Amino acid sequence: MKQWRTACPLNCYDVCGLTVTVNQNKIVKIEGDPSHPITRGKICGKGKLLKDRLNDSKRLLYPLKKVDEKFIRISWDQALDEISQRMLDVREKYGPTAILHSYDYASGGLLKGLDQRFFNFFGGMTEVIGSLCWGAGIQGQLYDFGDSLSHDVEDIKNANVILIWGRNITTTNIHLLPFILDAKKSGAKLIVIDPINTGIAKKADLHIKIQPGMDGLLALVISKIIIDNGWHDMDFINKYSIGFDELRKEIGKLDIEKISEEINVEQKLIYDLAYMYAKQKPVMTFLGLGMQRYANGGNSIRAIDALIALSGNVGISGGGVQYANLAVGRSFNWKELLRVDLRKEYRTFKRPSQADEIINAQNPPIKIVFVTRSNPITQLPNQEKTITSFEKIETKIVIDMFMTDTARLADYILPTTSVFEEEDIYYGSMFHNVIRYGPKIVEPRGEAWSDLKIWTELAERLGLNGFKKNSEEYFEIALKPLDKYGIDFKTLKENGQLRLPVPSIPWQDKKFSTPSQKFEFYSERAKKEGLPPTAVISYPKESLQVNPDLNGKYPYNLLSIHPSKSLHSQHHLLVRKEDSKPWIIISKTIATEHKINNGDLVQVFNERGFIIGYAKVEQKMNEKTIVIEEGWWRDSDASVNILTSNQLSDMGNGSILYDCAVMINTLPRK
Ligand SMILES: Nc1nc2c(c(=O)[nH]1)N[C@H]1C(S)=C(S)[C@@H](COP(=O)(O)OP(=O)(O)OC[C@H]3O[C@@H](n4cnc5c(=O)[nH]c(N)nc54)[C@H](O)[C@@H]3O)O[C@H]1N2
Ligand SMILES: Nc1nc2c(c(=O)[nH]1)N[C@H]1C(S)=C(S)[C@@H](COP(=O)(O)OP(=O)(O)OC[C@H]3O[C@@H](n4cnc5c(=O)[nH]c(N)nc54)[C@H](O)[C@@H]3O)O[C@H]1N2
Ligand code: SF4
Ligand SMILES: [Mo]
Repeated sequence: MKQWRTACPLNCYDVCGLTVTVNQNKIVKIEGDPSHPITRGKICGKGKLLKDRLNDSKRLLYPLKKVDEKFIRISWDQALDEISQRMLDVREKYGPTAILHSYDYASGGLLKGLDQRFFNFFGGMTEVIGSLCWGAGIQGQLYDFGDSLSHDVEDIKNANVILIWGRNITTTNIHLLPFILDAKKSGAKLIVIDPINTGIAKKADLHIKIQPGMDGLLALVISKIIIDNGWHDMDFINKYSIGFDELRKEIGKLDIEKISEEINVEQKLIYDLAYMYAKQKPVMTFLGLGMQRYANGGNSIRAIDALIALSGNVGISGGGVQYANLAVGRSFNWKELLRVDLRKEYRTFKRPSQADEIINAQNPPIKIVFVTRSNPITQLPNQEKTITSFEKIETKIVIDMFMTDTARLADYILPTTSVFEEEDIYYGSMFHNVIRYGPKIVEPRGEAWSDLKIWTELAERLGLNGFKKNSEEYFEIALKPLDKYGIDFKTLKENGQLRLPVPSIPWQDKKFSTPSQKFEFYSERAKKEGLPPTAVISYPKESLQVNPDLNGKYPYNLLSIHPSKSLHSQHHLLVRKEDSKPWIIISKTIATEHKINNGDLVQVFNERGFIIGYAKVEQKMNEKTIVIEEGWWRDSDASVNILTSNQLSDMGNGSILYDCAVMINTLPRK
């Protein structure tokens, strides 16, 4: 028996420290590593299932090629010879941008990002930009602060009030919970703003069941009450911000009574929130990502940032707005790792709307797609369109471990290793600043190769001189900028983990990274990019206010939230029985209106399609909301992205996955 320290690679806030026990080249146990300062020895079921994922009988172990609609096993030589020849032909005839690199961030491993390096050495590609995940909010924070940074988790103990604004902590960010509960025990108040009755809402002193997509309006009306009462922080506003008067003008237009009704928050509660933000400081606000997956999502984040700034909660211990922590990922030397300078031709498609862009692409059309670190058929919005677009591409190459909905469409499937079969450095940019080294612990199963080995072997065949380095060389390059803090690969490997030197209380010196170096209630950059320069009054695209006709037919808002037992689509095969269906959670009002009982088979639909699941009636949630977990594969009849729209959010090329009007009815039981 031997024990190893490593990290969970799943695309999750927490990036837990793991201890892995091995017996005769077989992993027998995965536990939390108590030495991790944030995750402290606890892990979730998804982390424990990494063992089963590695050993699963359905794991892809050999390169596959589709011949006459069937997959046959081929050798790595044949796969790489054929793929590299096809790449050369396409580059010769159409240029490198006829190849689409469609990827996401399924693994927190540093070396996983080198797929981009490969395509840069190749001379370019068409690449997806923007984000299904957090794009609109990131861009909003860039306008306001010039960056997106979070406080050290430990600073939560200095908060007087903790406000969880649309983050499903007990499912998506479980290691934040003990910090919140400790602070609560010491007297901090806990408020949750979320349309649904999440685990953290159940623990809160106050749960506000807001109408989805209306958070920006809530923030603006809270700000109005603060300003009307003269509670705003004039010292911060005068010395460290610009554009307050312009924002105040917009806020002046608000009719509190009307908005209170539209957003489903009583005026008394809006007043209480205003008092709390201004008079019970410091207030520490945690934003989730769900609330910005709307057509007005970036604007919502900007309105919340403005509220936190004008109430004097920015740059103070126990305060701040925690959305992302971009400083973590930026610590590495990506410039030298990726070598963007080598690209000769380059084109971008927006990640959420890539299906439209593939369908419409000319000069050149897309001839080859490489899918890595993602499962776009299941996870991209407007699934039918995604399928149509992929079917149009002559050569589809998917690198994965399982026969996903995307892999099924492929012409070549290249089997990749799982976390414990390769070495890497693991980090995340959503929460804490701890990075971990993960050694290779067991030999890869079958003929699975690490992503890096796949890119390296392909690069050899394509004659991409200079691409090849070994892992250690890459780690050394990556960590070079941290030399001055005494962080290098040797120390990381010896210690197993290190904390990156990122600010523990961002903006404490009130010097912002915006062009004006101030907090920008008014952003000239936003204006130049065709957007309103301040946060404004704005509604979701499929809302009653913007599209009453659509809303008449489809009066409910569908929230396709992240699954509790799976990381998106990744654990589908492991945790869901064949033929099983998800719960579709509906409010009591919807249940009564449509005579739906607990356990009824129901269909949720809109013009894009329908999905099927079992109804679960919930008393304490927003009454016009329906909730389902995303990530179910197509064989379940419940792959929710059949229903979602692939339009873009207001900024940052973000998705509008939750801006989704639907209707529901019951189905006869099979
Ligand atoms: N178990 C598990 N954990 C995960 C993941 C996973 O798939 N499974 N995925 C990881 C990834 S990639 C991400 S991006 C994060 C996401 O982490 P979160 O942001 O916590 O998760 P989401 O499911 O996107 O949505 C969070 C909450 O937003 C609420 N919400 C939706 N719309 C609105 C709104 O308009 N206003 C307000 N106030 N609330 C709203 C939902 O009801 C839900 O409770 O989770 C990470 N962690
Ligand atoms: N309706 C709806 N849709 C959503 C969301 C939502 O809330 N609602 N959330 C969105 C969000 S926040 C995100 S981040 C995206 C996530 O979108 P994806 O990243 O596409 O989702 P995953 O299901 O995690 O799929 C990752 C795939 O990569 C594979 N994989 C894992 N590790 C590796 C590796 O090391 N190398 C390679 N080559 N492959 C690997 C896995 O086996 C899996 O098939 O989904 C988005 N889609
Ligand atoms: S999925 Fe998240 S919480 Fe679970 S073990 Fe991995 S990093 Fe930790
Ligand atoms: Mo995400």
